[in-house]
Amino acid sequence: MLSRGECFALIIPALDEADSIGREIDQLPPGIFAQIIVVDNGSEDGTAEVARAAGVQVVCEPRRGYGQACQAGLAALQPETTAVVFMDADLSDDPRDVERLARTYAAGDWDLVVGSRVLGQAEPGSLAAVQRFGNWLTTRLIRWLWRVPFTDLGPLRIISRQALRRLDLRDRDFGWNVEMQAKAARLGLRVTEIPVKYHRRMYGKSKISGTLRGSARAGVKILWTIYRCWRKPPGAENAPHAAHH
Ligand SMILES: Nc1nc2c(ncn2[C@@H]2O[C@H](COP(=O)(O)OP(=O)(O)OP(=O)(O)O)[C@@H](O)[C@H]2O)c(=O)[nH]1
Ligand SMILES: [Mg+2]
Repeated sequence: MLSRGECFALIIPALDEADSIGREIDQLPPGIFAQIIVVDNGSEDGTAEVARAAGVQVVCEPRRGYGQACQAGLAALQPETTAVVFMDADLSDDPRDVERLARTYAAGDWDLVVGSRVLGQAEPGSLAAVQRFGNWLTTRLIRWLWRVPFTDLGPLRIISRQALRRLDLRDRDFGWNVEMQAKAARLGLRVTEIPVKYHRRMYGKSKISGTLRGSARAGVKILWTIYRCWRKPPGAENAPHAAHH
């Protein structure tokens, strides 16, 4: 592994990404992950078979939702895992950024490192205008409410397992990323960003930002999630019902 005492896992939530997932797995840097999990969220295009053929572990989660799938991935982690990388399945995140993300995490004393497409390069057409605006607004709100200067809600990120336990993430769909960042900011966890690349979707169908319905639902969900994090009293995460992964 990258550093002594660290054991990294990768979780890729996927819904109908059979044309991307195999290529994505092939492009991952070797020697970083002790466990690679593709969570198949009820795909009908053979995503699970392609991922299995690429040699990674496949977890099937029939209940739909990005957060639901991430949660199913967490439930399948090996006990020795110390940190988890999350990445989209559509080859929009650049597998070549994964190593730098993991190294940044391992070199510092971070709880959460987010890959920022705003600090890095988003290929023309990879981020819709509504998505750019949504990211800008949300990160402004987080900065204003908790004084943490995130620039993006990008899907590529690494978080310590300990932080995941403390955050006790509840969202089961598109609020997953923002809930992670808002709660981390609120709790004063050690967070940073690195610049990453972001590519246009080359294969398969868009489920979120490429459709009006998806964008509207995600936008409302994101703002609602911020509001809930702001309203909830600090320390509520550590209530006895907190889930243990
Ligand atoms: N597990 C799971 N994954 C999902 C779901 N919806 C989307 N995804 C995955 O989440 C990621 C983001 O969805 P996309 O459709 O790429 O959304 P987007 O990046 O806003 O849109 P594009 O610009 O078209 O890529 C992809 O890896 C999808 O496979 C879902 O309901 N469950
Ligand atoms: Mg995408």
